[in-house]
Amino acid sequence: MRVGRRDFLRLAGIGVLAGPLARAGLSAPNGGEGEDHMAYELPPLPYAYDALEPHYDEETVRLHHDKHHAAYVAGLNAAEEQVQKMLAAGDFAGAKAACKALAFHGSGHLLHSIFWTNMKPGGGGAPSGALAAAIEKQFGSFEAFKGLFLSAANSVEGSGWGVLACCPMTKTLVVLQAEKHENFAVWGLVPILVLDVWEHAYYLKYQNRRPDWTKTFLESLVNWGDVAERYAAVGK
Ligand code: MN3
Repeated sequence: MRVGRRDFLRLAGIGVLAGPLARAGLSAPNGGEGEDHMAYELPPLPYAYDALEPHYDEETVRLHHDKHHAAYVAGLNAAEEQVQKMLAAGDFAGAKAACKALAFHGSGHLLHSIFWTNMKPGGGGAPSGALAAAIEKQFGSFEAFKGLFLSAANSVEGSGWGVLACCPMTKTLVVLQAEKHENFAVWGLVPILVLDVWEHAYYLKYQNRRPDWTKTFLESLVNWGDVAERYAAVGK
C-alpha cells in the first residue's frame, strides 16, 4: 500500500500516534489494498516557503522541509525496507538497528508533519473554546502554560522538541520534552503542538538564541485553530 499525502496527513494530522509505525510495516507488511509497495512521502508545505516571513525565514523553511524533513521520510522508508528484508530472509540479526532507525525517522516524520500545520502566516494569539478551557484547567492559565512550554522547549538538552500532548482516555494535557525525536515520549499520548528546537530549525535566523525562536513561534506563528482541531480529535 502506498501511503500518500492524504493518508499520512489523516494519520499524523489527527494524531493517531501508532498509525505511521503500523503503516511502516510492523503490523501490515505488503498492505491490504492490493499493492505491494509501501512508501512514505514528504507532505507538501501547507503554505508558500516565504509565507511565515519575517518570523520564520524562507531559506530555513526551504532547507528544513525539503532537506531535513525529506531525510526523515527517506530514513523511515529505508528502515521499513530493512524490516522487510529481514522478514524475507528470516534473518533478524539487524533488528536492533532497524527498530532504532524506525523510531528515530518515524518520529521525525510524524513530528515534522504536525509542526508544519501547527504554524500559519499571521499566527500566534491565544487558543479559544474547548482547548482554551482545557489549558486553563490543566495549567492554571494560558500564561502559565506558555511559561512551562517555553521553559521545556528552551531547556531540551541538545536536539529535540517542546511538545504539548493529550491523553486519549482522559483528554488530559501534558507538556513534554523530546530529545532527538523519540526519547522521553510517553506511550499513547498524542502530540497536538510541537516546537522544533533542533538547531537546523532556527540557527540561520536566530543563531544561538533559541529562546527568541521559541517565543516567536508561540507569539507569531502558532496556528491555534489547527491545535484545537487536533485536541478535539484525540480519543475519537
Ligand atoms: Mn526539524
